Amino acid sequence: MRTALVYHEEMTAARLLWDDPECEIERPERLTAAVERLQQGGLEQRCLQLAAREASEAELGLVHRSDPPGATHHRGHRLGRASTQPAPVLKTELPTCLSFTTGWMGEGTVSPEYVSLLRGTQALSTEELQALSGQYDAVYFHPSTFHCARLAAGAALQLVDAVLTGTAHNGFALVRPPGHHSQRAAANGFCVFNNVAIAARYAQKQHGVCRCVGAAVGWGLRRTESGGVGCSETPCGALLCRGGLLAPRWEAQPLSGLCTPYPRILIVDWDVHHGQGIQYIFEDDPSVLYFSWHRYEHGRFWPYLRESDADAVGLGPGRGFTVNLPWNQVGMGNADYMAAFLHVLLPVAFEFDPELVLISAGFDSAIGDPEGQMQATPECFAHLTQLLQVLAGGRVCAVLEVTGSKGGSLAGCQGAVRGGLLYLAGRPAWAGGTLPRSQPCLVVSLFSPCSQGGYHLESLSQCVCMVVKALLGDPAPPLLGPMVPQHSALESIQSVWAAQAPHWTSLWQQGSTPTLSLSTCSPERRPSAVSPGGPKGKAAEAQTSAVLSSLLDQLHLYTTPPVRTVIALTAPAAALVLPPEVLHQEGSAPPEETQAWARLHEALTQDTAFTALGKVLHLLNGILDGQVSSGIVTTPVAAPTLEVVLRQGLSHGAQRVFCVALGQLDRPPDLANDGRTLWLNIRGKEAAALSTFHVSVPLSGTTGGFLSCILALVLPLAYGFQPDLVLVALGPAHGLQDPQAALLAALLRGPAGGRVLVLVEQESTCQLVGVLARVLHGEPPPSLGPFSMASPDDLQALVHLRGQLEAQWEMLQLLLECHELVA
Ligand code: Q9C
Ligand code: ZN
Repeated sequence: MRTALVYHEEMTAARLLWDDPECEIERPERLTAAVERLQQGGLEQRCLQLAAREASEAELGLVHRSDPPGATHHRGHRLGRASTQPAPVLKTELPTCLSFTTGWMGEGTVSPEYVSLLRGTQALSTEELQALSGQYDAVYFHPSTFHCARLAAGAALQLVDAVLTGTAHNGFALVRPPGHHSQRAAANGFCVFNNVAIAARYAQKQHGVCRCVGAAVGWGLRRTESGGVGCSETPCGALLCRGGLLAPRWEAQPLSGLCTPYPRILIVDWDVHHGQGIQYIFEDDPSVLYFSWHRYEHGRFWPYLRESDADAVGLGPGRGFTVNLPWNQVGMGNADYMAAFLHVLLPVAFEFDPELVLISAGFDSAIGDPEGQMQATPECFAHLTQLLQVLAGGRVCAVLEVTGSKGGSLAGCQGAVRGGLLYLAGRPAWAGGTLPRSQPCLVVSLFSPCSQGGYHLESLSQCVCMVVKALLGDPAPPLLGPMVPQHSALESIQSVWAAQAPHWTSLWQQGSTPTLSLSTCSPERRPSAVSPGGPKGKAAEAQTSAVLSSLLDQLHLYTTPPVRTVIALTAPAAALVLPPEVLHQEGSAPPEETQAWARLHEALTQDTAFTALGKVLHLLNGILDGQVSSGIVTTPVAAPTLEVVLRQGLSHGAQRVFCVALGQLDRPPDLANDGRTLWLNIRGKEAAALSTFHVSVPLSGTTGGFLSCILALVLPLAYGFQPDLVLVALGPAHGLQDPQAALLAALLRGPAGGRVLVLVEQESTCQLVGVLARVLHGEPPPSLGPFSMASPDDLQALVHLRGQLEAQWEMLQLLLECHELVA
């Protein structure tokens, strides 16, 4: 894994020169604290370190240029509060395509106004800087602001260069000032130049290649066949239109060979504020999909914009390419963020099929930030990063937005402390940010003196480290605390479906059949007290101590093992190409131990089966001892071997094991149904929840169906179960294509902190074993190929299963009010 880290010390130069409580949050220490923490953790040294360069004025002009004729000009629809900005100008829809073409990059001129205005700030006095700052909302200027802001944008461009030339696989740009609120000709919310937007345009212009759009053609046809979606709204229609090759109105005819001039870019803005600047810049552009979640509170949170709501989906050809997820309550935590990714962002992102992912990585959405007041713990950001790495061949560029906050005193972090912040020996372990909100406070604060006053910076640098570790391919520590989305989060998610379903077939599944009546889900409903790992809640009184002790257990379990991936083969495989860090395991368990287990099943006593059993037991012990994260074993007899591994795992330290059995592998009949094993079988025709802990799903023949199964069923179950070991067994007639198996394995690294053991039947190909080893090691899975829509049978199976399981598995729950979505 090659991860680029772009930074320049000079970005710490800008600071607030006068008294302004609103702006004092954005301070140099945000950056220095993160960098120091990366150094201390040995992470900086593992990265390809690049010194940021300044963006040229022409590069800034990719975004900050004078408005092209005909383009909409707006400064937002303020809600609720008096605006310090000019009166809002109403948005009008662009004349489809035409103004989009004129608005396309490179055709405007470099803004003489905004960039040169900024250039001029270098020579201003403090009084003049303060006066100019007052013209914008939540902005301050310093004589070094122009230089810093050019470095910040330049850092993002260097990162894109590194990733798109293959010098690095992914990377992180640590920058100040942030960018996502900045607009064509306006600074806003501490942001001067829109770093991520400039990077997106630059990537398209500098690295764009002419590509065939077979997938996009399929897109349009699919929508037409499915009926009801206006042809001119199809993404491919828009793309083709933009290329000027075809009329905007889609006609269902083969179009292979047509080209789209610009690569598709996904921007994921996980900052707690709406990146309205990015939204405005790409609102009519179908080649850039902008996703943002943000604290909204029905418009009562800054920047108080009408267009931050879920029904702002983009304009003209860009309709459906803006995805807003407004949080209407504070306190969103790991389960809510995960639900948003699984149920909204990822389905849409897979359908969009980006070639590059840019993250607007603000950490004011993490626990402890007094602005955001959210509860997601730093590990959550490692999981989000890991999930995004399965897109775009892993080409993920994170660009820092704002990172929490004052860094002044502990006073501001009450919410976090209430959430169960746990400090051990002066080293913070983030624990239980999602503790049930109705429970009495759990405050375990063994604060070391040095953590006093550094709390927020601690939070942000922890988050930065988590993301960099995930980019490097390290397994993400598991998410702790109950995985129960808030009702308000589900309402928000539902409002996004309602707005986006016309634009994305991958969201149709969500609304196929109402399975949960609103009455069972009243707005007063709070997350129930659920102990980690079990769908059934424990008694409330036992909760606090149970959570604490399980957190302590898990802290012990989750130090990163020295060995990331091991492969144990029973026969040499010359054709196997693996990263050098993947270890070939020579050792086996002691013969007596192997012998004892082999008695369980006749087939295990045979030659190769016995050898394989010894190897898998050895590997399992390595995983349970914390020496190894993950591994692959080949065996001639997957079924009995799986049973042994499961039993040995349960009796030697694993509390909960998630077993994903592919193909003809039956659940051992005498396995205790005690909630410690969740058995999921993917094969055959039937969809059945035989019990809460025994689920069977058919393998879909379509990409869309397969993805829905993984995102809407497998991962919610896995994250809800919170296993400490995942077993994946590819048995007889598993039917998975290599990229499907790879995607599944890659995504299953998340729920158990990277502890995944894969069993493959010996006749599997070297390619399959190789690709599985690479994804377990942290490499991105290969593409699934062109998106194809889930079949009605796929959807019915999922809806049926959800109906059976969602009462017990809260990560599956969705609020459905979807009669209008059903064709
Ligand atoms: N009284 C970023 O996170 N706060 N910017 C306004 C109104 C401005 C945040 C409060 C927050 C700007 C990049
Ligand atoms: Zn923010």
